[in-house]
Formats: sequence, C-alpha cells, structure tokens
Amino acid sequence: MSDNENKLNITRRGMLGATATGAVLAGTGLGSTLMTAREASAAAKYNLEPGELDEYYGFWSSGQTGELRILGFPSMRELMRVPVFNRCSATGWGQTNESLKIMTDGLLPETKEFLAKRGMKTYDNGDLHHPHMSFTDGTYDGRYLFMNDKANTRVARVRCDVMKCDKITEIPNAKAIHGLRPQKFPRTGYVFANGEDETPLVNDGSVLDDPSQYVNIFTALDGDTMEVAWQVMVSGNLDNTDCDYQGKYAYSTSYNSEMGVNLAEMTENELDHVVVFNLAEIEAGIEAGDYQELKGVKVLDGRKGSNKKYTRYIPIPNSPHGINTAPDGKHVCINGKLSPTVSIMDVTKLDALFESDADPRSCIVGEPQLGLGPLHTAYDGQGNAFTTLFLDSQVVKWNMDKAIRAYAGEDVDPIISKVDVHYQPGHNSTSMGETKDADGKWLISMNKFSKDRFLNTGPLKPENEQLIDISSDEMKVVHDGPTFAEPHDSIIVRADIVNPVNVWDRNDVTWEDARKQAEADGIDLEEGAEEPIRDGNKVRVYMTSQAPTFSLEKFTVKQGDEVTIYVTNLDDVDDVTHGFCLGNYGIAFEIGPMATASITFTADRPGVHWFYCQWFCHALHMEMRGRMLVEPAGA
Ligand code: K7E
Ligand code: CUA
Repeated sequence: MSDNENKLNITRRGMLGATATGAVLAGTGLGSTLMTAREASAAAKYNLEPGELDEYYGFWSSGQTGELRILGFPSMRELMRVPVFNRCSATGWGQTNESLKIMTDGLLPETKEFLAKRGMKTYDNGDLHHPHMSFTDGTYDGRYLFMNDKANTRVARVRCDVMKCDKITEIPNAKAIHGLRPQKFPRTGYVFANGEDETPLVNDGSVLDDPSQYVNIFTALDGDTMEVAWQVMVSGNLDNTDCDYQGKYAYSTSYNSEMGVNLAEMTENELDHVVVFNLAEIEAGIEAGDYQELKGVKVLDGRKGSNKKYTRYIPIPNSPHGINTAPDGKHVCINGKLSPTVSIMDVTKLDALFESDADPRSCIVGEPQLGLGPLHTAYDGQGNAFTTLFLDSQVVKWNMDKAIRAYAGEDVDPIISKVDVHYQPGHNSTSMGETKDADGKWLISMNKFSKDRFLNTGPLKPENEQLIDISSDEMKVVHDGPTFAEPHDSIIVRADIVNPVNVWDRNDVTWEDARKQAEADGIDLEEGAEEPIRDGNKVRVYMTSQAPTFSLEKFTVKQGDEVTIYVTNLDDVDDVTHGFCLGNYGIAFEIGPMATASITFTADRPGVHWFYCQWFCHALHMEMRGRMLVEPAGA
C-alpha cells in the first residue's frame, strides 16, 4: 500500500471519528492522547471495516486439537476450521464414509488391527504442528497444504480448492512425525517429514531398553500421491526440517546427538547437529539398490559413520530447534534453543561437504548471539531476520549480512531492535516469508502463554498471537489474538494465490464410492430413490436435499439392518450447506452445495427417529426434517 493510499484509508475509516484527520495531520505533535500517524496507519491496515477483505490467508496449525485453521490476515479473524486428525461434530469428519475412507486408507495394516481390537477405525486425536503450502519455483502455488501429526506419526494433505483434507498417510518405520516442509524447487515434489522419537528400526519388542540400537528416520513423501518415496536412517533424533531453493538438499535439526533417553542425557553435549540430506545421492542410492526394504519402504543408511554420501552431520550449538531457509535462496538459520546463538548455514557451500571431506563446519558463515532461547526465525526479504527468544519473551530483528561480516571478524553489531512479546514465543511467521516472495510487511509472534492479556478463562488459558508491524526498524506490536490449543506454526499467504471454489463439482472424486454404489443400484445420486434399496440386511437410502426439504420425509428399515444413507445437496448456491442429523443415533454431518455425503450405521434402536438439517439454510430450516421408522426385530 502506498503512503497516499494509507492516508486515504485513515481518513475514510475515521480511526478516531472526527479527530482522525487531525491526528494524521498533526502527526506526533498533538502529544500522547492521540494516536500517532504511524500507529494510525498500522491500525488502519489490520483493523478492517465490516465487509472489507483481508490481504492474506493465514493457515494455522492447532496442535493437540488436530485441525487446520484458516484466518484472515492481518485482521486475525478466524474464518474456518478444517478437521484433519480430529473428529468434528459439525461436519461429521470421522463419521461419514467419505471422511473415514480418507482417515483409514493410509493407515498401516498393523495399526488397523491394533485399532480394531479397541473397537476403533482410526485414531481420535492428532497433534498438528506444521502446516505448509505446496510450492512451484520457490513460491506458494495454491494447490495443497501439507501437515504433520506428531501424536500418531502421520502426514495429511488438504486440497486448497475445497479446503478439505483428502489424504492422510501413516509413516512406517518412523515415530512421531514433527518437522515437515514441502520441496520448494522445482515444485512439490517431495514432502519432507521428520521422525522425532528414536526407536529400534524393527520395533516389535525384540529390542527394548538398549538405546544403542535405536535409530531415527527421515522420510520423503511424494506430494502428488502422498505415498512414501524413501526413508533415510539417521543417528540422533530429528526435530525441524527445511530445504533449499535449488532442489538439491533438505536438512534437519537434531537436539539429541547423545542418543539419550532422558533429559539429562539428551542435553549433555554442547554441540548437537544439523543433518543434511543430499537428494541426488539418495536417488542414485535407490537406483543402485543400496537400501533395505522395510514395511514396503526403501530405507537407506545415512547414520553417522556410515561413510555414505547421503548425509552430512554439521555440529551446531546446542540442541537446535527451528531451521529456516531465507528468501535469498542462500542462507539458512538454525536456531540454537539452549545456545543464545543462531547459526547461519550457506547452502552454496554444501556441495564441497559432499565432494571432498571438508570440515562440516565450513558451511557455517555466521553465528550471532541474539538472546536467550532462540527457537524460530522469519524473514522480511530485505536481508533481515526475526528470531523468537523463548526465554527472553522477545522477538529480535537482526541483519544477516552484518552477522556474517561480524563472524568474519568485522566490528559490526547485527542486532537492529528487540520487542517484548507476551509471553514465551515459539514460532513466528512473516507475510510470504517462507517463499522467495517475502514482502516484509507483517510478523506474527505465536506466544505460548497469555497470562494477563485477556479476561480470565480459568486455569486453562488461550495462547496469544501478536501481530507486529515490521514495516520499519522499530517493530511494533499492534494486536493481540487469542487462540485455542495450541497453534505451533502458521504461514501467511497472499490472498490472490488461494482460490477456493464456492460450490462442489458434481464429478468430485470425494464421493466416487457413493456414485459407484448408486450406479450398481440403478439410482442417480442427483435424483435419489423413493424407497430404500434392500440387499439382505443391508439397506441403502438415497435422498437429496434442497432448501428447505429432504426428498424423503420418511423411510422404513428393520431393527438390526445395516443402513447407509446418502444425501446429495442439489442447492447450487453459495453458502447453502445442509446437514443431516439423526437424533439419538449420534449421527450428524455436513453436505456442502452440490456435494454428496453418506453414513453407515446399524439401526438397532426401534421406533420413530427424526432426522433434521442442522446447518441453518432457509427460513423454513426448522421444518427441514423427516422420520426414520425402525420396525422392531421379529415384528
Ligand atoms: Cu517449535 Cu512443533 Cu515447530 Cu512448536 S515446534 S514451537
Ligand atoms: Cu437445510 Cu438447514
């Protein structure tokens, strides 16, 4: 936004009513009671008027809630929740046949067996830390979002056209997928995913309390098929991961080079490391057959001392956590966590590490001391970096070039400014900051504790995500945004890149199974059927919805029947979502405009059971209901 536009906006929006123009004209001259021009202009940019749209999408993780959240940014308004690893009462995610297929198809056979013994089809929980969008040529391309599940070792994908999850893959051999990044160049491509917990490679109980036999696993998935492409066995655990803008390397932090299993052992060494993965060498190794096949996956040996060209281990102080590639395509910041330093790695020096036996530290070109507890770094695209300091409760802005010159011996201070945040920040993100198109406008600091910043909600408090204007060297916190448990990470994507549809395409693959079954039954999903189709004790009910009616006002089944209900929403209109909720049967789901959704259950409660539409859709929404009549068994 130009200065002129800024001024126009301030005037138009009347930040302080009639005095707004005065404040702008007076600048700081009117003293402390009025907003300064700078404050007013920052506020004008994030404080949207009713009906105004945000400039960015924010894609937020939700940690142990297990869903993906979509925020408008910079207004910080929560726009949508996309269920992924969790169950959702509103949308029926985890109940409908379509969502269960997505949640179960990618599970390992042993997991399916394990869950079946507990009467479950899939896990009920997940721990989603890192949402990232697919790339083409180093910037977001609006196709997919990928995300990890630390709790149950899975990776999921969300389609950006409909903003629904379409694939979940359980990662074999690894434990606790934490770090996750899509390949940036030439496109995604690979999705890299870290295992955090080290275990015996064949974890069947034959090795137990012998950590010397534990390994950790780095995984590359194919982002198009969501199948595991290959895995590399490493020494130590893995924490966060990122990759370069050249398509040659991926790299992961490791905070437990000791291979310890308790806190004292895990933090013993002063130096841990970053593991660098050479993608071309790994692909050549697969070609040459240099792998073992475990659970259907090609696993290469990249452990320390394996003398293979797949990996290099670069010593980094101390228990490094976040790893972030800068938009300059050259530098990577590795955040020291227990060390007050951030180590700057130059990716153009990685070739030499693999070609000769150069000192692994020769790719480190800077290591500024920034403050206590550096966890994650974001960028403005102008050579500056923003690092969260967990222990200091601050964000520090610093200059990478100055840090590199200081490391080479010059007397320069890379630190530009620090700002207090409230409190204990983990991740931070800048607008477009994880792409080559970083624009340097906004920073979000994702703080773990909110303490006194909001009205008290009892012992369980929200997190506090603070919006920071970074358009000048002095960072300014302009907004506090509370969030429920527990976003770790976010990305901020220019709105023009993301273009979801308003209405489903009737040919969508999501209800392919429903369409096949309908065809076998001689039914059009778009027409429905007047009577249930009976097939032994299996009964299929086909209905349509069109505000404010279902095509069936009643249907009859027998107690004990296995009933499948298909609902096709014929409303070809923006925002007319219907629901199907079957009272006292614990059944409810969403049917988006022009979508089909279905559910299968046993009708074991005889009697009259009303179903109704639970998504408000019409003035006669309350009347949008019907009856399932269940004849008692033996009647
Ligand atoms: Cu730092 Cu899981 Cu990205 Cu949390 S991780 S903060
Ligand atoms: Cu249909 Cu409410």
